[in-house]
Amino acid sequence: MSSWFSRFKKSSKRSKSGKREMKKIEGLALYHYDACPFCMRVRMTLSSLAIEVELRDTRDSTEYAQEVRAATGQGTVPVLRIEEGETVRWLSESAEIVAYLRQRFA
Ligand SMILES: N[C@@H](CCC(=O)N[C@@H](CS)C(=O)NCC(=O)O)C(=O)O
Repeated sequence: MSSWFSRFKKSSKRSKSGKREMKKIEGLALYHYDACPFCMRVRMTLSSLAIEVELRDTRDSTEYAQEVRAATGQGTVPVLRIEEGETVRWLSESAEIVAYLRQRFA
């Protein structure tokens, strides 16, 4: 079975300069903060899939923290905001967020 690292290396495209090419995904925003281990797990998943989403730090912004509370009824992160056409949906469990990202982008 291949290791996490070899799968990570295979999954990431590189430019001629050797830099990893990250694809910016519109319509997704991750509410998080740096020191949160559950958030770290989601950010590592983004990195392994070579994608970038808008990051909204709830420790830096009371507005973002309030958006999380209003949307989920609780104050925990990570939370992923997903725009689907006219509608918006929120995922507020790290395991669900990771599963969603893998299913959509792996
Ligand atoms: N079951 C949740 C747990 C999330 C969680 O406990 N997050 C912590 C930070 S790691 C949190 O937001 N705590 C409240 C706070 O820091 O204000 C998940 O896996 O996403």
